[in-house]
Amino acid sequence: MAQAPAATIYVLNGPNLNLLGTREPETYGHATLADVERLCRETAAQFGLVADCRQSNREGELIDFIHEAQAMQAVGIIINAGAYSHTSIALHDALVGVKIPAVEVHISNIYARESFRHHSFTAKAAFASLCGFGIDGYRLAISGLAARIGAKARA
Ligand code: CA2
Repeated sequence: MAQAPAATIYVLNGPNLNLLGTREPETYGHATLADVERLCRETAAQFGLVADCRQSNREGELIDFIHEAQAMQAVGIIINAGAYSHTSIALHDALVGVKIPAVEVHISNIYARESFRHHSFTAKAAFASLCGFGIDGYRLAISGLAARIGAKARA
């Protein structure tokens, strides 16, 4: 019998996250962006979901990815907008506009860092926000998103 196509989640990483694993390991750990994306694909698969992973250093391209997620009928968004989290009303508006359940992730504990990192526009547009778990935050975020949308863990 033909199977329905797997539901897709978008995993969006913002500026400078392509540098993961190359510098500042004391803040961001040793894992690379490729490691993060593999973790996301593996975690999503455990819930019968497909993770479509994108990274951009450009605010407008991240907004385009959010619009694309809607066009592709994605069932969820995981977003680490990097420093744009703290500045971008446009990203906030894009997330609110598409009405796709979103979880914000930060690798570091933004509240234990400089005060300019304590506010997040993207957090306000997400149903949940995680920070300080290192890259494991992506796994936890996908697990929480799966629970929210009723995607069950596969045996
Ligand atoms: O903790 C996070 O995930 C952040 O979103 C990372 C952003 C930062 O601006 C946010 O306040 C918190 C920065 C990403 C930069 O990543 C680098 C990784 C390695 C080397 C240099 C930058």
